[in-house]
Amino acid sequence: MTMKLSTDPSAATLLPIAKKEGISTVWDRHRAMQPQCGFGQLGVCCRICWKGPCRVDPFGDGPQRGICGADADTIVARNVIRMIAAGAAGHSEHGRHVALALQGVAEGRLPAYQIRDEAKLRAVAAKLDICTEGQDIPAIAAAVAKATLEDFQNQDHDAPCNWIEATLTKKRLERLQALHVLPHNIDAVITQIMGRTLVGCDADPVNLILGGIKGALADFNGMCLATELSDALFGTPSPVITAANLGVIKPDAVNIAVHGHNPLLSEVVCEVAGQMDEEARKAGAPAGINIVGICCTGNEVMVRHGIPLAANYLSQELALVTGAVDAMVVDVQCIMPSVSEIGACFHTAVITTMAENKIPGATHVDFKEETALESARRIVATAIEAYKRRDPRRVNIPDFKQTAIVGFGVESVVAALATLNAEDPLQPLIENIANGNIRGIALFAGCNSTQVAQDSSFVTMAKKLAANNVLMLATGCGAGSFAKHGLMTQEATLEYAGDSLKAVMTAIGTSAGLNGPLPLVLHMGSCVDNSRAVQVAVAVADKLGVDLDQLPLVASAPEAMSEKAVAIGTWSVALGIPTHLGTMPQVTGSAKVTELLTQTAKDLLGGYFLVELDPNLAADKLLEVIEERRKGLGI
Ligand code: NFS
Ligand code: SF4
Repeated sequence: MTMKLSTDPSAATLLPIAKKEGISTVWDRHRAMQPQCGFGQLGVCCRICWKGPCRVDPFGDGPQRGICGADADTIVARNVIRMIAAGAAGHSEHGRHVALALQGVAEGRLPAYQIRDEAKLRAVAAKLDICTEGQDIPAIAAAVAKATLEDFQNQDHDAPCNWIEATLTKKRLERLQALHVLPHNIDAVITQIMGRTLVGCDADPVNLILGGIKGALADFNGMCLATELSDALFGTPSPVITAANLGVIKPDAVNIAVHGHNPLLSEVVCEVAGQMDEEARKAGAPAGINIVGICCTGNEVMVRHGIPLAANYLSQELALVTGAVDAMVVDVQCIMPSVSEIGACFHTAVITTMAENKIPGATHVDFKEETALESARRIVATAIEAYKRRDPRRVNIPDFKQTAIVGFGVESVVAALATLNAEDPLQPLIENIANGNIRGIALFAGCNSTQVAQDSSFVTMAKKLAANNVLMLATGCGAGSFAKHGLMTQEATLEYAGDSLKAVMTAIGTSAGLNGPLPLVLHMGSCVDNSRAVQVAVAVADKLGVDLDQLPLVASAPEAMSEKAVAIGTWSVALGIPTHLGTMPQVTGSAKVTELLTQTAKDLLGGYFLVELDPNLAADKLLEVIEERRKGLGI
């Protein structure tokens, strides 16, 4: 019997077409890779030096130490914290990029960008304790950029990064400080992980994992600043009705898929596409230009502008198999290198844009903020040219799309609640948690993985938690799953929410002018926007005078795969949140590291990893955790 590859209906339509065309997809390559290496799965394979590779025999018959003498605990701990460092590097590079753009805007060097949300910029300045009195917007932007860039430069080990200090509860900061895991400088912390994991350095698994936790908190810091500064530059999300799944691709338009992560590129492409619509029509596309999103940059433009989402991670190749994507424009992260080859099977221009992220076979259009408009025009013109080569006989757009109400940042959640209680917007939420109408809050985050039938664990868990009156937030490819499967609709709330949750969602949605309930799962944005969920949690904790590890709050990455997800999961644990993983983390070759992350962390931090591959059981376990937390609070 073959395992189901994806529960996305588009996959069922397009996989046979890929097969007929001789195109191999991520699922074909997954099958060809079986059986996967057991040592790697357990995390006990070390390739840190050229005496290796070494692997420790988990069953005890073979070698128990690598050639240098490192045992399984050391090897596993080094491997996993290097993954955290990579994840933190990705998010923080993204954040640095946005911070430098903000600085450029402040100095008037970047004509393609402006501060679209001045109120947000002021709010950020206030949060960072920057005095704005009598200052104009460019001056405030410059000060915010400076304070942010300090988080990449500060050399004083005792002075934590500005953003993390401004973001967490006081109790949490003290707890992290006591463990010496508060980052002082994102770059330094990442470098330190690489340095301490060289051959012949840190061999103590506990010490290594603590270093990894610090790296994960640096990741959190990078995500917070990326989210908030992007809001200042591009606007803070507010609820918008849009659509998701491959049916958002239009047969009679020039379709441009924006794929990757950083809104600095996708925002300008969207803007320029609007200006070049007429050219597309002249080229024979009656519907003009249609931008669709893939992965997290898709989430960014979705929550800010209602741009429809075509695909999450695992179906990025299928977007190309529709034969109707004229250009796929990519920047950084989560872009399968296979896309250039598949694009070449069709007429599709796959366009890379970042000097440090190229793909053989793709067209490269160098994108710099200084000349963003010119580059974006070249990109859109390339898409229009490609459209002229499209073969209509090879177009197969699946007839699947779902409505999605998205765009729930902290501000819009608070605004919706304020329609019930203008003076004290959080009160209605807290009241409903306290009286049990809402049992707890779950944040769904993270990727798709070929280890799980695409989207299935997200959807199964969400339906069960909804029935048990858990309020759900989502980001990243998790949010993509829910949007594609129709769980970001009012109908889903009516169908799946338990009675008390339904009543609360209806009360809030109706008073906020949505003419019905809030959608079942609230889309908060991309992966870096997990920071938004933390902000909501911190506000609730502060109001109750408790810390994050006391709240009936859980996180779940049921289909995690990326090193970024490893970093996010680890900071989630460090913030005190029980964090579910639905794929097997590559650490189980070390009993010590496994125990640290799933048990000892609970005592040290309040949060811990909970690994459960079965989504039904995982939902049950999270419900138990929520009830345990409620008991702790006496509610
Ligand atoms: Ni997050 Fe976004 Fe998706 Fe996973 Fe990749 S796109 S940053 S890493 S796969 S959720
Ligand atoms: Fe082997 Fe040690 Fe080198 Fe790792 S660092 S490859 S365990 S000799």
